[in-house]
Amino acid sequence: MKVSKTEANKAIAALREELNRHNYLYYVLDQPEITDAKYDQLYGKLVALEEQYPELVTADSPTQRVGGAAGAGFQTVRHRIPLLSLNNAFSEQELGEFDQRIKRLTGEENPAYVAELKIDGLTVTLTYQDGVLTQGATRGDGVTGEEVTANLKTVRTIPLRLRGTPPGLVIVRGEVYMNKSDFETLNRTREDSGETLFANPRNAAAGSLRQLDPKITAARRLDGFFYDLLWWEQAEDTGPATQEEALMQLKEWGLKVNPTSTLCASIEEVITFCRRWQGERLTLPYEIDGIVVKLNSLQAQAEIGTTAKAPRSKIAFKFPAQEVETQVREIIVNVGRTGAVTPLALLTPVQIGGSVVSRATLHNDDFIREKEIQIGDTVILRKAGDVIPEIVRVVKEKRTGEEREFQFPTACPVCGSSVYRESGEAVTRCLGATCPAQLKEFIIHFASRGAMNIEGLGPSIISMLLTREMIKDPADLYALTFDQLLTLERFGEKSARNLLTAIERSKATPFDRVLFALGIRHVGAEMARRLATSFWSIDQLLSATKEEFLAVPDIGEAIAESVIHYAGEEQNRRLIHKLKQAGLQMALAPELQEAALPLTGKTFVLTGSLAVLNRSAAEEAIRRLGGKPGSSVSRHTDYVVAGKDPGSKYQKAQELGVKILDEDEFQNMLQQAAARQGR
Ligand code: 0OW
Repeated sequence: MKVSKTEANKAIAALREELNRHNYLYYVLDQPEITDAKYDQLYGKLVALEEQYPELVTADSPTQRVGGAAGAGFQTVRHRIPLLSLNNAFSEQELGEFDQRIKRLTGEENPAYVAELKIDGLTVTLTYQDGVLTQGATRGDGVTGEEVTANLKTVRTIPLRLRGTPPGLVIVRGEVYMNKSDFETLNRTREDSGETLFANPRNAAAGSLRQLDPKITAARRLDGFFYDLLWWEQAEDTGPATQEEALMQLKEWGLKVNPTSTLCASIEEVITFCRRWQGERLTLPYEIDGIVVKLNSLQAQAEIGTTAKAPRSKIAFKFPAQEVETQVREIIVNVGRTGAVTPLALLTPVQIGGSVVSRATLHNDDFIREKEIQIGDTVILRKAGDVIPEIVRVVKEKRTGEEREFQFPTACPVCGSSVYRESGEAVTRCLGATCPAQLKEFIIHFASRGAMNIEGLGPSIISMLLTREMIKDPADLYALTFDQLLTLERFGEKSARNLLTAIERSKATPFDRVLFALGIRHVGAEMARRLATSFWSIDQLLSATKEEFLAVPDIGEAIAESVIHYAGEEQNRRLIHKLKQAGLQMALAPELQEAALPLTGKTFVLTGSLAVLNRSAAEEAIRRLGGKPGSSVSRHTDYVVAGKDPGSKYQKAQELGVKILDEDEFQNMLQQAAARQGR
C-alpha cells in the first residue's frame, strides 16, 4: 500500500532504529529479544518502504549490509595515524623485563596493565562520522591499507551506526577473524569443490575480507573484536583515561569487545592471565596466538611514546608454537586427480594442538631430501596456528641405524606409467592418461558437491564401480541400470533407486558446475563461473580462439592454453559428446545470466545527436546488453558516445582520458555484443 513520503520517512527511521537494535542484541550481545520470524517481518517492511522511496535509504540502514556488485579492485587509503604493530615477548622473563622498562620510563612503581587475548585474525580500522560507519580499511603496511568498507559492512557484529551519542569523528581498530568451526566448514566446502584449502582461520579471514564481491564475504561468517580507540573528536579530557575505560567506551558504542580482557594490578597478574589462557585457548571458538599486554594509563602510554615500529607501552606475549616428537612409520605416495604424486609420512599417532595427527604431507621429493627424512626416523612435528601440521626436522640423535632411505617411485604405483617431473617444478606427475588413480579421483571430483553434486556417490561406491569396470568414465554413470547397482555390496532396492535418481537429477546441473566437474587444469569453481558467463555454452567454449579467451577480463595465457589444450584432446571431446548424449543440459545458471551480458559493468555517456538511434533507443540498447547509461562523465565512465555537435561532455572525456566512440564505433560495439549474446 502506498504511504505518503513523510509517513514513510517516520516509519523507515523507526524500523531502522529497531532493526539495528535487534542486530546488536542478536549478534553483539547474543541476547535476542525477538524471534527471527519477527525480525524478518520488520526487515521486510523496511525493504518495501525503501523500495517505494529509494531516496530515503541511508548508509546505516540494515538493508545496506550486503553491498552492490563486485568491484574491480580496492582503493588504497592512507591511515590518519600509522597503525603500529607490536614488539614480542617469548617468555615470562621477557615480560618481567618489559615491566622493568615501563617502571623506569614512567617512574611508576606499580604500573597497572590490561591483558587481552591476541586474536589471530587481521587488523582493520573503522571510521564513523556522526555515528555512521563511513569507511573500513585493512592495516596494509600500517601507513596505507585497502578500503574494504563494503566487505566489513557484511560482518554482522560491526554496527553500521554507533549506539549512544558518539562524537562527530571516531576511528577504532580491531581484529577481524573467523571461528574455527566456520573455518573447518569453509575448507570442507572448498575441498568438495576442488578449490585450494586455507591453511588456517587467519588466512581464511584475510582471503574472505579481500574478496572483490561483498556477497562472497557475506557468506563467509566473519566476526570481529575491537580493542583500540585510535581517534575521537571531542573536547579535551572527556575521553577515556585508561585502556580499560577505552574498552568500556567501545562496548558502549555497540562494538564487540573481547569479554576476557582483564585489568592487572601487576606483571605477576599478567603472567597468571597468560598461563591461564595458554592452557585454555583450545576451549575458545577462535584462534589466539598470544596475549597483548598494555599499560593501562593512556597518558603514560603517550608519554613514553613509540619506536618506529611499535608502542613502548605494549607488548605481545607469544605462546610457544606447539611441537611434538613422533616417528615416521612409513612413507607412501598419493596420486591425485591431476596425476600429482605426493609423498605422505604415516606417523605414530600423536596429540598436537587439540587434535590427533597420524599423517603429514612431505610435499615433494625436494622436501624429503632437504630434511633428510628417512623411514623410521624420529621427527619434530609443529603446529603454529596453522591447522596443517608440518615436519620441522629429524631428531638425528635418535637414529638407530634401522632407518631406510625413501625411494621416490619412477613409475606410478597405481598404473605403472612413468612419472615425470617437469624441470624447475617440484611436483612429480603420473603421465598415464587412463591411470585408475587419476580416473578414480576424477570421478570423485566429478560427482562432488561443488561439481555435479550426485548425492550418495562417494569414493567407496566409485571404487566399486571402477573395479567391476561398470564405468570407465563419468559419462558411464548415466548408463548405470537398477539391476547393475543391485549387484553392489550393501546396495538394496532403496539405495539403488536413490542413486539412480541422484544421477538423473544431476543432468540439470548448470553449465559452470559441469565445466568445473570436467577438472580442466587451472579451472576451479570461480574460473568456471567466469568462463561460463563469457562463453555461454560448452561448444562455444571448446571452439574459442586464444584471442577470444584473452579478451575476457581476468583470463590469462595459462587458462587459455589449458582450455585449448583440453579441447584439443580427442578423449575429452568424446567424453563431452557422451555427456551430452546422456542428456546433460549444461544450461547457464540463471544467476549467471545477468552477469553474462556482454556489456555488464560498462558505463556509457551519450552526447550530441545520434543519427541511427535516438537517445532513448540507444540507452535501451545499452541496457539490454547489460551496460549502464550515465548522465555525467567521470573517471569511472567507460565510454563516451559522441554524435553530431557533441557537448561539453566530449571535452570532459578528453580531459579524463575516457574512451570516445563515434556513432559507427558505437553501432559496431552494439552489433558485436548482440552477436555474442545471441550465441
Ligand atoms: N590481535 C589482537 C590485538 C589486540 C594494538 C594497538 C597498538 C599496537 C597493538 O587481538 N588485542 N591489541 C592490539 O593492540 N593489537 C592486536 O593485534 C595486533 C595488530 C597487529 C599485530 C597484532 O596482531
